[in-house]
Amino acid sequence: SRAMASRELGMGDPFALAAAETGQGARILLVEDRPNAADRMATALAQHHTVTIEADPHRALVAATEGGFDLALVSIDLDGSDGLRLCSQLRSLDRTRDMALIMVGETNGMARLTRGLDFGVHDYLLRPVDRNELIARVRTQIRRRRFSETLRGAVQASIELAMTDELTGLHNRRYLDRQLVPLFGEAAAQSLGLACLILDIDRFKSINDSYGHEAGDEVLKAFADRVRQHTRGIDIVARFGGEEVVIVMPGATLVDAQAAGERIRERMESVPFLVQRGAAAITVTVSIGVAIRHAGDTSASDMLKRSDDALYRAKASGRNRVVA
Ligand code: GH3
Ligand code: MG
Ligand code: MG
Ligand code: MG
Repeated sequence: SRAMASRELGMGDPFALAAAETGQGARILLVEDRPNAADRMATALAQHHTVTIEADPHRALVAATEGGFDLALVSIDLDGSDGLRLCSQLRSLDRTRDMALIMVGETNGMARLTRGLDFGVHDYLLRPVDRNELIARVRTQIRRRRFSETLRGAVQASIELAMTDELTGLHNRRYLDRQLVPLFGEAAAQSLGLACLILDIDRFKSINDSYGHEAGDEVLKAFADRVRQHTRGIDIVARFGGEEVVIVMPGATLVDAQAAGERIRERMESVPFLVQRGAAAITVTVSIGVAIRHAGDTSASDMLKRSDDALYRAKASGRNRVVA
């Protein structure tokens, strides 16, 4: 939900969000088998957090993997078992490695506490645990963890933003260029099919001229949605230019790609777009150039060039057609 918050803020300031973070309201797993110590720590932490006490490390591991904890506080001198080993497991398991982790131990167990820090435990507390120190160190780790989550969300959001076309929500050309390099390499190395379609709306300028640029934008969005609906999950659909969309189909033959192009062409021609809140029904037709990877191609741009040539022929020969 924090990642969502920063996503909603888009490029908003993650540092401001992090500074507002109080480090309270966390869910804490306290792994401690000394009832008195467990009681004292839980009471101190319960003022600002929700605390679950678990005396047995195996049950603690199960609870932790079931999720929902922000932080685990682990006694590494548990009676007859190895709390340090539990810490190591918590750090290595996918489902628990993002939890903040604090060890509790004795001064004469310093070597083991240091070992814990070595494999990624974030902090430790010495017995007898001081109440205020406990509260402060827990708060610090909670804030650190939430800060890195916020940053991660903001980085993710800006990557998505940089790879997405704002108007249509399709991928943009930068994304396409990046994806094509490994796709082309893999197809060439394993002699797999790879096809490319360039779609260009016919006489789009006249739609802008007749209905206005805003209606044109609406059509473009609806066009993009429809193209996406008629492609597979593994296909890459990207806005290539103004009213041009590229579809890259991994594994596809020329016949597959032509058939996909024909389905889209037919659908455009036969179902108009309702725009301006239903006030206008606009039919667009689309011309499509199709090409597949050839054995002699040195890069994906050779294939793209052929599909662009085919598109040119589709336009020149009357539009509203698929040409390979
Ligand atoms: P054809 O492709 O059939 O040759 O004709 P066309 O009119 O579609 O081709 P042309 O390339 O001459 O013009 C494309 C038009 O698309 C020009 C431009 O105004 C319009 N266009 C490009 N991007 C956008 C956009 O984001 N929104 C709107 N509303 N129009 C756009
Ligand atoms: Mg054009
Ligand atoms: Mg056009
Ligand atoms: Mg064009």
